[in-house]
Amino acid sequence: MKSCLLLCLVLVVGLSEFVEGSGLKENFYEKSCPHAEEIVREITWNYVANNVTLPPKFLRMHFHDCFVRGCDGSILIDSTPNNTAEKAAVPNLSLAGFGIIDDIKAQLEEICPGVVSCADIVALVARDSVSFQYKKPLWEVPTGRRDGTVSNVSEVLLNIPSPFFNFTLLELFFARKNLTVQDLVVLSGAHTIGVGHCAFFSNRLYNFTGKDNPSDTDPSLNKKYLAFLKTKCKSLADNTTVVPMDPGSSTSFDNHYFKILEHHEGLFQSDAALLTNKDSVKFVQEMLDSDDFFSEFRVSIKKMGEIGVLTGTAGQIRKKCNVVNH
Ligand code: HEM
Ligand SMILES: *[C@@H]1O[C@H](CO)[C@@H](O)[C@H](O)[C@H]1NC(C)=O
Ligand SMILES: *[C@@H]1O[C@H](CO)[C@@H](O)[C@H](O)[C@H]1NC(C)=O
Ligand SMILES: *[C@@H]1O[C@H](CO)[C@@H](O)[C@H](O)[C@H]1NC(C)=O
Ligand SMILES: *[C@@H]1O[C@H](CO)[C@@H](O)[C@H](O)[C@H]1NC(C)=O
Ligand SMILES: *[C@@H]1O[C@H](CO)[C@@H](O)[C@H](O)[C@H]1NC(C)=O
Ligand SMILES: *[C@@H]1O[C@H](CO)[C@@H](O)[C@H](O)[C@H]1NC(C)=O
Ligand SMILES: *[C@@H]1O[C@H](CO)[C@@H](O)[C@H](O)[C@H]1NC(C)=O
Ligand SMILES: CC(=O)N[C@H]1CO[C@H](CO)[C@@H](O)[C@@H]1O
Repeated sequence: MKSCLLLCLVLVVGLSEFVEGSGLKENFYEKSCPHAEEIVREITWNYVANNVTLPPKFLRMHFHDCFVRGCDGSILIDSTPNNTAEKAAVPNLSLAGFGIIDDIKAQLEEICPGVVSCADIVALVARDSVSFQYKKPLWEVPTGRRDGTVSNVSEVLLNIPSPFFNFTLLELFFARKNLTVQDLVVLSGAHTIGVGHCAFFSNRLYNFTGKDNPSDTDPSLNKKYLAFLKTKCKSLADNTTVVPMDPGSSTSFDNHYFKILEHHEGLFQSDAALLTNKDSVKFVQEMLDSDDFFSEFRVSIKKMGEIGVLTGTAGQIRKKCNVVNH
């Protein structure tokens, strides 16, 4: 008995090491739904194999989920007659892939009903979709998040940084999530994949100081690139055209974003702002080393995935990701 006490103590201490400070742990569903993570990866890879626009959608979905009320799947909830949800906010206009999350959830409900949270699915799909290119996971996703029950459109603009932000505001919005300037720079590297709508940057081409004429341009933008962007976004009214955020490499998850950034080809003012602060410039330069980028991204996105998570008995496990359980 005594030896068991000691052994058990050792075991408990040993096991508890796998639980991270956030309350999440590696392979949380190992016992409750052993194949959950494989299933998520398989379905995700099947979709992504036919559609290169999906990884950026899912990476951004994860970011928007985590920055509003923590990573609790609240981004997935539909509006109801009584409630206008996060989805309806302007920054979400171009989010996509919700149907795929619902498909994955439906398949998981068939084998382990009520077990796997939508919040974890979002975090896993972000990782798996981006990693498809390399056929191996680019970062760890500890699991055990539970789902929130609130999704409120008014909270989005208070928490999601705007592409028109200067460095001060970017730093502030990240600090509110306990993320540092280094995290800000490293995570902005997510803009190495995907596209942006003209409306989010065309003020830099036509109306930078409010004069509204073609010579009212952002002096910090590379002149050649500016001329190119004007051929894509022909006026301030264009709200449909999209432009790759990392020209020349926008479907490859790599550190190329930091190279174009240094050439003053960052698409948004918020990208360009990373060159306006001494500390952040230092991190931008570090990210020009590919190995550093991958290893730092792994650290920062894991931190992002732990923001405000619900664990233990908090929240719920939604039956369907787009509606709160009754
Ligand atoms: C630093 C503050 C950030 C700002 C101001 C910002 C802003 C934006 C904007 C305005 C778009 C374009 C959306 C569109 O036109 O459809 C965009 C796209 C994107 N953002 Fe960010 N973002 C930031 C940080 C992040 C972070 C931290 C991530 C993920 C870790 C991320 C991932 C993405 C991705 C992958 C896209 C491409 C989406 C697509 O192709 O549809 N962003 N971002
Ligand atoms: C690819 O995904 C996008 C969403 O990013 C969707 O609008 C489009 O219909 C998909 N294309 C195909 C061929 O499935
Ligand atoms: C909306 O609120 C009303 C009154 O509080 C309630 O009777 C109704 O069931 C709610 N509808 C939904 C879809 O939640
Ligand atoms: C939504 O959030 C806003 C801003 O925090 C708050 O004023 C409002 O009461 C919230 N609405 C609901 C339905 O919780
Ligand atoms: C950043 O933008 C905010 C809001 O527009 C402004 O109050 C602040 O002065 C700006 N900071 C700098 C350093 O330009
Ligand atoms: C940031 O850290 C503080 C102190 O540890 C904690 O109380 C707070 O909940 C954290 N905020 C977020 C958004 O995670
Ligand atoms: C140009 O910028 C000014 C100042 O920011 C703004 O008031 C105006 O609405 C903008 N013009 C257009 C056409 O968007
Ligand atoms: C885009 O612009 C058109 C024409 O100005 C307008 O009818 C439409 O509502 C706009 N769409 C969005 C999403 O702002
Ligand atoms: C107001 C609005 O158009 N909101 C959209 C937000 O994103 C979701 C998912 O793409 C759309 O269904 C909403 O219409």
